[in-house]
Amino acid sequence: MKKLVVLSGAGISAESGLGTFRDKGGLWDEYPVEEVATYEAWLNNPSLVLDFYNKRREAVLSAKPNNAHIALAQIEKNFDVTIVTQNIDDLHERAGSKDVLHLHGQILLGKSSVQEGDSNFVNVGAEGIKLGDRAPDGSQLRPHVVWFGEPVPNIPRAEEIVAEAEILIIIGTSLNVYPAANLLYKARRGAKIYLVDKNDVNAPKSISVHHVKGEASKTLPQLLSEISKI
Ligand code: BV8
Repeated sequence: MKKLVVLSGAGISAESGLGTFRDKGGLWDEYPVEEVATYEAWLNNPSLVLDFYNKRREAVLSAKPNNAHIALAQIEKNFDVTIVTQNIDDLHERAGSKDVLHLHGQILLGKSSVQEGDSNFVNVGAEGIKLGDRAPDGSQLRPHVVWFGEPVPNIPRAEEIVAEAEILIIIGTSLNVYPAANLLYKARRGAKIYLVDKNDVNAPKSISVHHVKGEASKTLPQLLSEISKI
């Protein structure tokens, strides 16, 4: 089966009710990113950061996968699919996608706040994380999320995956965040690249990208059934 790789961002989960980052009224309007999604913010005000992620975790737990997530799971019968996501929700997994790589962490997991790269993750549910909750190494538990200024350890694996793609579908990302945004350039020559976004996007001129404009839950199922016929 042909290798189909997806790079998804907050836009694919927008119709499940989860806020995006840079749309108007997005999360970063409410919380300036430097106050909640950096290691410095964690050191300065850990309870504000924990509140921010506890609120988002509750939203993730009450959200449901939408038709875009579901269509990607269903297309696994026609293609060898890998999802590379910038999202920290579990909607791809809950829709049934089997091979999902999270670049920026997973909000339903907690980890050590002192051992970088410690993969002794703890499941975190609706109870959230409070000051005083401990990771297995005894340090304060923190969300398993990559903050700005922190390294993105899954990038090398993501680059290998994108380089294998015969079809690359980029869904619901403003391509503003690096190094994730550079993955587009790792696609091999001859790969078909689609960019599904409800808004116009500033796709690079150097690469031919087919922009599919519209909301992902409506446009993606249609696109997937079309490429299944090729
Ligand atoms: C690192 C986890 C180095 C947290 C996130 C200047 C230039 C270049 C780079 C930098 C720079 N200054 C700093 C940097 C580096 C920085 C960066 O890229 N900053 C940006 C803002 C300029 N990057 C980092 O810090 C990264 N680390 O570089 O480390 C290093 C190396 C070694 C050692 C030490 C350090 C870490 C970046 C990761 C940050 N964490 N998330 C959390 O989620 O709370 S990023 C955050 O943004 C989310 O993960 C999110 O997914 C991601 C990207 O946003 P999008 O997903 O694209 O969402 P956005 O709202 O932007 O766009 C939504 C899109 O969907 C829109 O296009 C919209 O039109 C569309 N849409 C909306 N609704 C729909 C839709 N489309 C279809 N249907 C719909 N219904």
